Amino acid sequence: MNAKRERAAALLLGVLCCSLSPVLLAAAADASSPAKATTYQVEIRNFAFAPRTLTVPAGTRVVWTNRDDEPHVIASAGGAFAGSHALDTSDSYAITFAKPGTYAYYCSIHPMMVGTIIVQ
Ligand SMILES: [Cu+2]
Repeated sequence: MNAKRERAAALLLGVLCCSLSPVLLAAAADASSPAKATTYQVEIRNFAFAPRTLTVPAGTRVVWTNRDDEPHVIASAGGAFAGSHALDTSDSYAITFAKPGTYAYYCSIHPMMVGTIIVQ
C-alpha cells in the first residue's frame, strides 16, 4: 500500500516537473528582459551640449564626449544620476537612463553650460 502511494506521488512530481519545460522557462525570461539598450551621443563643443535637449526612450544609454580643449563635467541638477569626473579632450562619460523623467544637468566647472535628457 505504502509503496503504491509513493509511486503515485513520484509520478505526480514527474508530471509537474515536466510541465515546466526549459523552453517555456526560457521564453518567460526573454519576455521579461528589457529591450536592447540603444546609445545616443551628446557632444560637448564650444562650451555647450549638443543637442542641448535630448529625448530618448527608457533604457537608453547616453554618452557625452568632450570635443573642447577645456575640461568639462557632467553634473545632475537634481542629483538623479551620478556625475562624471572632469572630462579631458576626447573623454567620454555614459549613463543608462532606466526610468522615465526629465534629467537636467550642467557642467560644474562652467555652470552656464546646461542640458536636459528627457526619458520617455
Ligand atoms: Cu564645462
